Amino acid sequence: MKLYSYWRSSAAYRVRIALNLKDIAYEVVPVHLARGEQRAANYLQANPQGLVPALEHDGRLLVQSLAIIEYLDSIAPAPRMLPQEPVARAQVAAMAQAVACDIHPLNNLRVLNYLKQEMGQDEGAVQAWYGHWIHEGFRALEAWALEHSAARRFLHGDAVSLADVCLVPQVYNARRFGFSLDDYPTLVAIDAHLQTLPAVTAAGPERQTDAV
Ligand SMILES: N[C@@H](CCC(=O)N[C@@H](CS)C(=O)NCC(=O)O)C(=O)O
Repeated sequence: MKLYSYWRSSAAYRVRIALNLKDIAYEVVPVHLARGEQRAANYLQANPQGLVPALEHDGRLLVQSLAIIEYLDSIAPAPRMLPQEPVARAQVAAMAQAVACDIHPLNNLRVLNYLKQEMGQDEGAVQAWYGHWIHEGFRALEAWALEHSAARRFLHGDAVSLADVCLVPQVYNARRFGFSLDDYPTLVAIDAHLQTLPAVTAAGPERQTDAV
């Protein structure tokens, strides 16, 4: 398997964690987002969205981190990222989507750059935008964590899931932008536990070969 990845990409970070948890060997193909390599003609031809991650397997290119992780769950079920029990599955998917669909797309670098460059917003306004959407998302996630986490080790029950795989990169991202997590003690505790898992730490941005 080949993973088209960028060390600081939250979406690629999710897939790296899932691959490591499942102990699947993969080769990283760095796509340097800051240098615009995602918009190179050959990459766009393979992935018209011009985003990472993309996963090459058996001659096919799969895109969108959640779709890739669902695929990995089908071909290598252990440990399951989405539980089989229907209610648990819907709860895990909801927490993952709260991050991947409701926080990340609004706080992604290209959105922040668009606010600055095309919309003429200053640094303060962009920071306020970032903090607003983190707060909206993390407030709900903290409440769900209190409801669903068994022992403040994982977001749902007492097993790692897709929800955790989405949480870790979003917490990393919030810290990178200097956002206080004081209001989210359960999320911080769960992230701290997840950081004790070698599969998670090995997927960390600073551990990637393309980190600068
Ligand atoms: N929904 C997509 C999001 C992918 C995405 O936004 N990737 C970002 C990095 S985290 C990217 O490639 N950005 C390139 C750019 O903005 O030009 C997924 O989950 O895979």
